[in-house]
Amino acid sequence: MAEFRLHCFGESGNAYKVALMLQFCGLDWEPVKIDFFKGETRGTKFRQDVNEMGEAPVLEHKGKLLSQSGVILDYLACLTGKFGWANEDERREIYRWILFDNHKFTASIATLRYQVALMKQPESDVTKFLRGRVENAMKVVEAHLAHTDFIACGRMTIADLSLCGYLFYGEELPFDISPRVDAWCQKIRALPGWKHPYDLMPRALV
Ligand SMILES: N[C@@H](CCC(=O)N[C@@H](CS)C(=O)NCC(=O)O)C(=O)O
Repeated sequence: MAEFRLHCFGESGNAYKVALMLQFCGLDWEPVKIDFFKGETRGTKFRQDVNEMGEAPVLEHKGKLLSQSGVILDYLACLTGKFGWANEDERREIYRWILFDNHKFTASIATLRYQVALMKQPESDVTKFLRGRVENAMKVVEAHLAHTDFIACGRMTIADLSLCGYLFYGEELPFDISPRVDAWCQKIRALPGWKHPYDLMPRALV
């Protein structure tokens, strides 16, 4: 058995954030597929045994079960000394962006993609609302990247790993990625060890 086990599924950009961190850090890990589209995360067993919040990803390591991608990224950064902070100001700057990502950026992108690309829902007031949220959050990141190569601390950190989680799904994204955000994604894609989400985690929707 691998040292790290990531409960995940390929379509989950939240899980991809962690998979990519494990991959970039060269850690010994394996994916444990969650049958998300058959309702596994909503079942009693998953909530009792894996994550009471009923969400992917969950990282299993040395008897610990960690959930929330931001917390898992923190755990791995502290454990490996990679993609983390050098001082308290940097730590706060990284968390400022991880919190923004969880609340505004990933939250809107993931929900819109789920509705439109995965569930094939027609456009509605809900998708219109989500499109507005995606657009606004994208503008914030686009403006920020005008004066920095990476999201925080001028180098690749777990803040980048959090924000980029959904941006490599190509045609599944029902919106355009703005130019500087796209250029930043290409920088991440060029890092040694980068892999597409479907090459790191098993798909649940077949
Ligand atoms: N803030 C959480 C979000 C996790 C999340 O929303 N995961 C989705 C899959 S990508 C999920 O499991 N959703 C289950 C549900 O909403 O029922 C994180 O960063 O880990």
